[in-house]
Amino acid sequence: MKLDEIKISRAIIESYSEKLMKALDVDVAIVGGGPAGMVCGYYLARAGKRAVLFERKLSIGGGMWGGGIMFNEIVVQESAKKILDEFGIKARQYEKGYYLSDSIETVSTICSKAVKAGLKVFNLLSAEDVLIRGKRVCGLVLNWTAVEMANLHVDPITMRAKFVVDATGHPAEVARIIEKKSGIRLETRSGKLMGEQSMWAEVGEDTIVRNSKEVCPGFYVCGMCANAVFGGPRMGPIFGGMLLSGEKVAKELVKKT
Ligand code: 48F
Repeated sequence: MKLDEIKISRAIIESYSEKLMKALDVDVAIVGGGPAGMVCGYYLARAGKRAVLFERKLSIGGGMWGGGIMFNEIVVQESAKKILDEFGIKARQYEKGYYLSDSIETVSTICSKAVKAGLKVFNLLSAEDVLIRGKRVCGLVLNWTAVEMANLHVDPITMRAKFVVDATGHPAEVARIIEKKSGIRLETRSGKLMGEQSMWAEVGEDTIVRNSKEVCPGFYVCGMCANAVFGGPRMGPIFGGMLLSGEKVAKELVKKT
């Protein structure tokens, strides 16, 4: 059989366009494909929800690939070991309560299982704004990362979601946009974005799960973003809180959608 380059191009364009069209109106839109966003997407998709995830970079995985200082091992505590087990990721006990996993196995397995469960992942797309109607967050404004990087004057596209989840990690990008542009009061002590605190693993891992919740109507935060919004500490290369945080938000949204 002779291979036709035009057929290859047509196949990709048709299939991607169909996938993107379906992503324009969904139950949950997640911004950020780090561990928290991907785990959140997995549990939503597994429950049969229409969930899409937009990731700025070429690869998903966020800050997990590099473990601690590029030593590609991650630590997960006892309370989150069940999530590694759920995904079938190997975990070795280091000391009582401390488990170690290979970060490459962890990222690639979570990604694979999430996509196989039905999560639609769009890499190379950045959320640059939100849609707000009647003081409720109800969608995203998206543009190609390449457009953003080249600083080109190209207008974005929009998509609608019953709920938007900010899983953008330390910068809490979507929450920042909402705070700056909408005037909506966030459900924090100050009503504003509190900013992350210096590293304290024990406290950070605890608060991150409690802080993973709805911040204003239609808008949830999970992962490091949750501590950045509510003023919790960062925690370094321990990832149990990220996994549990994604799971918690997904389970709440399964009930609401
Ligand atoms: O930073 P990231 O891994 O967030 P996370 O899931 O996990 C945090 C840990 O990696 C680590 C830590 C552990 O103790 O603190 O930092 O909370 O992943 C966030 C992803 O969001 C993408 C970004 O490229 C990264 O892959 N992202 C950020 N802003 C946008 C975005 C945006 N505006 N649009 C699309 N993607």
